[in-house]
Amino acid sequence: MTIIVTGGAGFIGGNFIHYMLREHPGYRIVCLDSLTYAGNLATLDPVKDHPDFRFCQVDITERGDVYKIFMEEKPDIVVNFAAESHVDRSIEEPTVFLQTNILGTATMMDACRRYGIKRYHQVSTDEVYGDLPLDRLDLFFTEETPIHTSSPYSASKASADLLCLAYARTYGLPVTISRCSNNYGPYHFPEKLIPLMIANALADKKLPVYGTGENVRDWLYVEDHCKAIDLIIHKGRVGEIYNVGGHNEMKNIDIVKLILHHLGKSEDLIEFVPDRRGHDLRYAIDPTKIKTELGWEPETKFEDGIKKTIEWYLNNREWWEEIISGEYKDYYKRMYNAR
Ligand code: NAD
Ligand code: TDX
Repeated sequence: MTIIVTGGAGFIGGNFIHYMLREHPGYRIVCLDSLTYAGNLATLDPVKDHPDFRFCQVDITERGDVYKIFMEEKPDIVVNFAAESHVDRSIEEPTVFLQTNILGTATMMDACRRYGIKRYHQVSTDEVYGDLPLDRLDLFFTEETPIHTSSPYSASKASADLLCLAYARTYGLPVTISRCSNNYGPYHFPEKLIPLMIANALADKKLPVYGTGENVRDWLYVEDHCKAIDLIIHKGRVGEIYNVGGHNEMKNIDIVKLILHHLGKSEDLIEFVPDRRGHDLRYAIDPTKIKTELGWEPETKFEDGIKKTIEWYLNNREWWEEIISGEYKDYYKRMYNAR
């Protein structure tokens, strides 16, 4: 079994590669990643010398390069994680989100059509459903919830999902799609809420909370997401969408306070800053379909996962300190100093 994993030098793709090499001895994993600011080869250090692993620095929008890898590797399965993934950056400059998230997806699926594939899996997001109101805790996203996007990021991910369904129907491509809630865990880029707050707290810098901090996200430990994708690519039904989430909704402000508490830091570090434009209020996944059809259950409770995550950031300072020293510094200035 040969699996092409795109975006494997990023947060979830990297965790997925570690997971698959551990859980499926004998599988060949070929990672395609262009190494944008979010891609980090250090994330793949633990597997770089694994005999069943190959890394290729390839941009998924570069058709010729993608086709060459397909000719060489003849993959059975493609799992497409590669994306521009940060909502704030999409608000600042949408174009690259359209290129990678939409055209890159089309290029990967064209390669699958041309060279043949047993399964193409698209890693999507719950953000395609838009948001839910804060005062209707009875509402959840199901796979039937209409697409209703808020940011250029979520619109680009929704466009890619529609293309996947179109390729499935028009060309008979064996596609599956997963729409997961917010992930957290090791190797998470420190521009996203949880790792940003850990890094800032450790440096005694202000913790910038958007708006009032009342927005709700549904957090899932990254390994539980990896397990869900593993199940879907092996046992999921072709043409289907699977929501992935563990019913762990939390307000941003509560997460930030929890992190400060774990690190023994003062809540005085919290700074309320102007809100994100178009800020989604609440995400909440109904995971009934993946539970009943595939027997998926999240294994890591949030209390344990957040402790493990904080420990990981404490023990792997060189991984994230390297990241926040480069391009990130300029981004941080643009995003927060002018706020
Ligand atoms: P990330 O930003 O950490 O990693 C993205 C990776 O894709 C990086 O390694 C980057 O170098 C690579 N990449 C970007 N553009 C590329 C291109 N044109 N060609 C090849 N590689 C390219 O993202 P993440 O948080 O790991 O998210 C992975 C996927 O999961 C995305 O598709 C995202 O939409 C989806 N998702 C993320 C979350 C979350 O909470 N992080 C939740 C649900 C779904
Ligand atoms: O500095 C911050 N302050 C703050 O209050 C940052 C970076 C975020 N926030 C808020 C905005 C959100 O309500 O925290 C919440 C989480 O923000 P992000 O970590 O940027 O994640 P989100 O916008 O929810 O999107 C994430 O989940 C779905 C991923 O980044 C997406 O790739 C995924 O599809």
